[in-house]
Amino acid sequence: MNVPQKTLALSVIAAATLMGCGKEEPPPPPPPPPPPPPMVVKIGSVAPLTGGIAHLGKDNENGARLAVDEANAAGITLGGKKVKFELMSEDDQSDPKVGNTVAQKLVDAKVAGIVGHLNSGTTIPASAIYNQAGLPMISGSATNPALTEQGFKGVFRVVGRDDQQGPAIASYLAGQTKPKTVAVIDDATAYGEGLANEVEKTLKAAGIKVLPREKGTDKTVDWKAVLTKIKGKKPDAVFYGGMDATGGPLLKQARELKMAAVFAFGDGACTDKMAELAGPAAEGLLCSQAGIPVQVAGKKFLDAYKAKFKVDPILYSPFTYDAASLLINAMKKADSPDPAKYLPVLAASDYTGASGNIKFDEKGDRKDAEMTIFTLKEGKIAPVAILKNGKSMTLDEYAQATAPAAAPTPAPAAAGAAAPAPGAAPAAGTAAPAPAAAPAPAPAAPAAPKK
Ligand code: ABU
Repeated sequence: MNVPQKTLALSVIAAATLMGCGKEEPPPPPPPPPPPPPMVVKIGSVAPLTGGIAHLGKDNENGARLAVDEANAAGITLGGKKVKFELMSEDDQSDPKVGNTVAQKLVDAKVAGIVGHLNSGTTIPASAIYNQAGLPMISGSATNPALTEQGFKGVFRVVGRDDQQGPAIASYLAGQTKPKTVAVIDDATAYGEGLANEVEKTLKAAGIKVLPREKGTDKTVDWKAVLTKIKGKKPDAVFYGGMDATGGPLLKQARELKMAAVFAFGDGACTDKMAELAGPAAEGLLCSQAGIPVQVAGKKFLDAYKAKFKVDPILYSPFTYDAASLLINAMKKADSPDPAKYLPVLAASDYTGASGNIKFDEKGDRKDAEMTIFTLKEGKIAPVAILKNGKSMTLDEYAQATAPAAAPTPAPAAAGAAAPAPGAAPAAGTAAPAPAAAPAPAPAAPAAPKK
């Protein structure tokens, strides 16, 4: 063995000896502790998910769900804790009794806030339950003025009111079709009856004769007796306060009875579903919505909605998306899901969402809410006038005025083009004068809850 070989051998022996003497490698560091579970913050969503207007309820639920899922994807912390928002969706079946039951269920589940309900008839009584529990609620669709006339600090809506919508559709009907006599029918719900009252008031103020009120219910699909009665009085126009599930059959049966009157509806029956239910009889109907048309909702919302749910929004999902986003945004700003902490922030919101800029007045109503008038053309409702602050705009004018916050989707059906109503030829940008933006004095809250 030469000298280098000897040196190497000695080194190996020395190393082995040292190891054998118990000098060990330091142990690997322990794995980091798992992250604490996220704080779960529940948000309630309530709408009819079964029954004749389940399609509208699902649309409302989808809007809220999209906002919650986007917030979770963004990763939000409140009070230093990572948060997971959970949407607790309940079906109130459009029934005030069921609405109250699910409202209490949401309170008991300790939701932090509520998006809903859809119907005024369920929202108004349920709002008392949320108010008692100190929980903020925002409806994306309930339009009866009584909702925000109760003095409840936590009650908001992101659509307009029927004392704005009623004058808007009645003025348009009067200005465009110049009726001498109008029949008014309602479905005996808080919404349908309340809106019909507002329409009747405006028509009478314009010197138009209004026939004695006819009524159905929110389940009526056979209108032949009512229609036969009013046909004999030869009205030039008929206004119906109710939803599309009952309004579609009403219109279909009217045309089957060879009634030529112009038919006009409020937001609950201002959907493409009218063409599905009434067929060609739906062509030319007039209707209103208590907000911007879906075509000019934010593009980010429209794209995300279509990608997630594989269908287009129907009516008020941009508004329920905004309602859920408003709740989450207020929690973020207050750094807390505690309603007592985030409610004052919510009330002071100045938030631009899918349905435009949202601020609330002292009652919880949306300031400067838009109203949109539509006519139905080739099976689709098409906006003919957007009314805001006493001005009337076409869809294109509105999109330009609000860009980029509410950029229009490409080539919406009949964008900016007016579709004629039977017996009338409303032109784009030539809508009847918009009603005053300020709501008329609100009626007293209904004595007993109506559907
Ligand atoms: N605004 C139309 C449908 C909802 C409601 O009952 O108010």
